[in-house]
Amino acid sequence: MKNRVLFALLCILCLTLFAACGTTSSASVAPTPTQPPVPAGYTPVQITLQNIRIHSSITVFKVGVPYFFIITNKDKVEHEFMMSPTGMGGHITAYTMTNVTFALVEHITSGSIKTLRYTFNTPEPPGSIEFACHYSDHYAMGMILPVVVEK
Ligand SMILES: [Cu+2]
Repeated sequence: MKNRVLFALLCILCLTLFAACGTTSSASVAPTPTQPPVPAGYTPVQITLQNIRIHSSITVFKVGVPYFFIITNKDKVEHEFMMSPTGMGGHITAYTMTNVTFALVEHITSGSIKTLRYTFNTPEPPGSIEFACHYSDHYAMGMILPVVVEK
């Protein structure tokens, strides 16, 4: 009889500890943002902004293919995602922003996901187009990814 009571007490203690652990771990881990659904007819491109770097699941694109960019910011600072001709670092003006930039997604806050639908119209040979972030000194720190667009 005494053993049964002890066993029951042990069980209650274990359950309490387990519940406490579960609560602690779920509270300390930031929720992962949900991946948005890819629209029909689009090719998904995973862009990850992490450690002041840009990673892309595709770096060789095709003209005329509708791409769905899923941009995830895993850094603690805000970023932007800009497609532009190479070597624009530090020389972004209102003119280049509106006339030269291919596409721009701004204010991608820490831990968030933003999306972009984009289709390249002309081939871009190596060294002519890049993905970059121009916030603060991120470009100078290496937040640049050269890409290619083929026919
Ligand atoms: Cu940045």
